[in-house]
Parts: sequence; C-alpha cells; structure tokens
Amino acid sequence: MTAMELVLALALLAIIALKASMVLTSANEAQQQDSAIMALEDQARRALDQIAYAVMGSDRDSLIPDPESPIFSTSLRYSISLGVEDGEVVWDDPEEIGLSLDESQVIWRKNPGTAEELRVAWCNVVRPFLEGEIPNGTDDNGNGIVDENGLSFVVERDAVTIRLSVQRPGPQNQPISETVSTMVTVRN
Ligand SMILES: [Ca+2]
Ligand SMILES: [Ca+2]
Repeated sequence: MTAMELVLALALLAIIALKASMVLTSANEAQQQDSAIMALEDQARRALDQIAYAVMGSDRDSLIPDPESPIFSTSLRYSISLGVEDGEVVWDDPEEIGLSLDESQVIWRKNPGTAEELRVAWCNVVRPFLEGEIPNGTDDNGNGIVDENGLSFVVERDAVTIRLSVQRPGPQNQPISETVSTMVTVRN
C-alpha cells in the first residue's frame, strides 16, 4: 500500500465512523424525544383523570359557572350533595378547579376564598392557550370555542367537557405539547 492509498483508506474509515455515529445520535435523539412525549402524555392524562373524577361526583345544581351556551370557563366550582335533611339539600364543602395562568398550574381548592381554604396544584405545565389556539378572536383549532385557555370547561346541560394542553421543553430544548380532553356527566 502506498502512503497515498493508506491516507485514502483512513479517510474513508473516518467518514464511515462519523456516519455511523451520526445515525446513532439521531436514533438516540428520536428515542429521547419519544419517551419525553410519552411521559408528558402520561402527565396530561393523569391530571385530566384527576379533574374528571372530581367533577364527575358533583351535582349539576352546584356548578358555577352555569353557562347554557358553548362558552368556556377556566375554572369550575362544584359541590357534592350529601343528601336531604328536613327537605333541604345538604351540600359538602365547595371545591373549585381552576387554571392559574401566572404559574401555569391546575389548582384544586376546597372551601375557596375562606380561612379554611385547602389548595393543591395538580399540574404545573399547563399551556396559556389550548394547542392550536391563539388569542385572536377566532376558533383556530376548530373545536367550537374561541381563544380557549390551556385548561377549559364547557358545561352543557349535565355534561362537562374538560380540555387540557400541557407543554414543556423537550430533550432538544424545543417545546413539546400534549392535549387531552374528556366529557363527564354530573349528577342531575
Ligand atoms: Ca378553539
Ligand atoms: Ca383564537
């Protein structure tokens, strides 16, 4: 082998090694991205389930706000009736689930606004607006509500639709988002 052939052979080997490492890196990055998306989806699903279970047990008459049109709200106050005593419905302590835009959090509160208020953050990566929605007065994501926030409730008769979008930095530092929604029926 001449010196020139040796140099060429080495250069070729170097290129092959570089290509192989690039393939490995991009496979690794894709895998990191996939697991980050799956973890975020899990997180969104868990928060949505928690909200849905809480709202599910509540009574229709206790819901605030009480819109009969598809206007969304970023918070929902509800109570569970404990039964009827002397002809009067006895309500459990009121609870409220709402979006804190400042902290990107879903906040659950019991006895909201009172001295005995109990406050727990259920999720802390909520997007300011639902995925695909920007604040421009139109329904960009085509779900029937306009400029809805990252957490929204729509009450129609005894059905509550809950939508949640979360976002966090992905492994390559570009943001990744997940959106989940469900509809629950409250007690009539
Ligand atoms: Ca919309
Ligand atoms: Ca919009």
